This record gives sequence, C-alpha cells and structure tokens, in this order.
Amino acid sequence: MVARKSTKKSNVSAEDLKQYYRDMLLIRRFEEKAGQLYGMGLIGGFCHLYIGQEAVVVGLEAAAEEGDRRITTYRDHGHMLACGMDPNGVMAELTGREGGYSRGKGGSMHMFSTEKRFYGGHGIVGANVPLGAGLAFADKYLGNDRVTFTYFGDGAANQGQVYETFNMAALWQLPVIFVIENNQYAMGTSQKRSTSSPDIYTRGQAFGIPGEAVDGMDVLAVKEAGDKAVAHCRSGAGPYILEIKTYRYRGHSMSDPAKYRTREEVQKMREEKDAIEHVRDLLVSGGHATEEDLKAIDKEIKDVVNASAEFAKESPEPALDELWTDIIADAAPQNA
Ligand SMILES: Cc1ncc(C[n+]2csc(CCOP(=O)(O)OP(=O)(O)O)c2C)c(N)n1
Ligand SMILES: [Mg+2]
Repeated sequence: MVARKSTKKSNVSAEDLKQYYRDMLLIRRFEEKAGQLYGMGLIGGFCHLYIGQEAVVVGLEAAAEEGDRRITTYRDHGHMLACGMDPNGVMAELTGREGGYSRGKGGSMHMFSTEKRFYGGHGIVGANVPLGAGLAFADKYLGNDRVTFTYFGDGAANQGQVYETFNMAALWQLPVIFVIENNQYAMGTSQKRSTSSPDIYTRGQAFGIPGEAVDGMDVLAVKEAGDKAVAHCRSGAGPYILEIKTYRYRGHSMSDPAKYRTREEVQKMREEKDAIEHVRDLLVSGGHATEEDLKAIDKEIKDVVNASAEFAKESPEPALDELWTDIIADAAPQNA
C-alpha cells in the first residue's frame, strides 16, 4: 500500500471530508442491507458487493463535475449512489420491482441513468472499456470539455479489448480516465497468479498514456489523483490511467467459497486500512466532528437505507406485459 496522506496536505475542507464520510457510509450500509435482503431471498441472481472499495468511487466523484460521465462493471451499486442516483430506485431494482431503475427487469448489473450520466452496469468483463471510450468520443465530437470515468478491475485489465481501446483513445486523444480498481483478485484468482507485471498503471506506456498508482483506501489520495487526471483530460491532452489499489471485504459475488485468501488477510485490511475509519479518525482528531456529530450522520444514513429497503419490498413486481417493452429502442438518443 502507498503511504497515507494527511488532510493538511490536501485542500479539502472539513465539510468536504464530512461529505466523503457520509457518501462512503451510504455505500457501505446500503451494500450491507442488500446482502441481508439477498440472504432473505428478496434479491436473486447475481449481486456483487462493493464493501471495502468505497473510497475509490467517492474520491473520484469528488473530482468530477456536472455533465461528466461514468461507466462501470457489475460491481456497480456504489457508483450509482456516488453519482447521486436514488437509493430507493437502486434497491428496488435489486429486488426486481417496478420502482427500480430498469423497472425491475435489469437487476444488480443492469441499471442506467442518463440524467446522472451513468451508463451501467456491465456483466461482460472488459466490455465496458471500449464503451467508455465511445462515450468520451461523443464528448470530443460534440466539442465540450466533459470527461468519462471508465471503471474496470485488475482482472479485466488483462483483456485484449482494453489495449485496442487504449490505442484508439490515445490516437484520438479522447477525454477518458481509465480507472483500474485493483482489488487484488479476479473472482478466486489473485493478481499474483494472473498478471505478468504487477504495475498495471504502466500498461499505457506503449500508447503514450500516462498512468499512476493510487492508495484506494485513502479517499483524499484518490481525490487528489482524480483532480490531476481530470485536469489532464479536460485540457485536451487525451486519456489517463489511474490504478487504484483497493480491497473487497466480501466475496466476489454472493456465492463465493472464499478459499483463495485467508480470513486473517481480510481482517488485517479491515482493521488497518479501512477507508471509512480513516476519515472518521481524521474528522475526530482534527476537531472537525464530535462522536455525537458522527452518530447523527450514522443515523441519517441508516434511515435512508432502511427507507430504500422498505420501498424495495413494497414496490410491486413488474406487470407481465412489461415483458414486451424496452426491447428495441424507438429512437437513437440525441446528445445524451
Ligand atoms: C468475458 C468474461 N469472462 C469471464 C467472466 C466471468 N467473470 C465475472 S467477474 C470475473 C472477474 C473479474 O475480476 P476483476 O476485473 O478484477 O473485477 P472485480 O470482480 O475484482 O471487481 C470473471 C472472470 C465474464 N463475466 N466475462
Ligand atoms: Mg479485481
């Protein structure tokens, strides 16, 4: 892990720091609740939790501006919440209900919000990477200065289409940030077993794409790296790679035999590197928040998450004739 950076070095205010705490906690509690609903049989099918990785998306969303776009993989609930999508709509999609973002027909991996410029949610490993470059191409073509955050995993980084995309993104100087969420595992395969050179951030060198490694358990380090990458892309200098070193605490998905790592390894990360605890410490030790303030935030988040679970349970299942809708688009989106 890269050494932690203190708040003093960054130009983040106490209010910002509190907001990061709130945003990360919302993801964590939401995911814990989703895990519970899954256990109760209210959520079925694939469900990949993001617990442990919260600082990645919260730090990068803090570096994003209105109109920027994001696209990610199947481990996507945190990305939706961090870009401002409604927890009720996300949870109801998880339970397959009408009130969900895809009206209950997409589930965990297939939600979209053009309003929040969130383009999924993709189940095929690596396949969202060229799509992300396509979104960035649209902005370049439209002549604006928007940036696209394209998230993928360490396992996906070994896919051939990623390098075809790097080539085109560099050739056309596309405003895309390739965010590699390196949580050290691709299902049950450790990075050590699958990857010839550990420094994935250097993989753009052959195409002239700059990259850097970032401590993904430190939201301030992520925000700082995000600001730099965004400035690079907005200036018209082309793509940028951020390899963000993180860790998932839960299994790959809801069914995971967990034989590929020890309990001690997970426990050590949770105890020594947890991103939410880190910000909590900074807030308290810096005198920015009291234990009481933090308790109030915890309650606020718990209420939002509980309300989303209630909404997701009460929302009806989609009507049968919904089977015949949303199959083929009626018209191509204009400037979406
Ligand atoms: C093309 C393709 N191959 C295999 C799979 C099965 N699969 C789903 S997730 C996954 C691991 C990907 O790991 P990584 O990119 O590190 O992302 P993480 O799950 O760690 O977030 C695999 C092999 C798939 N969905 N698509
Ligand atoms: Mg991984």
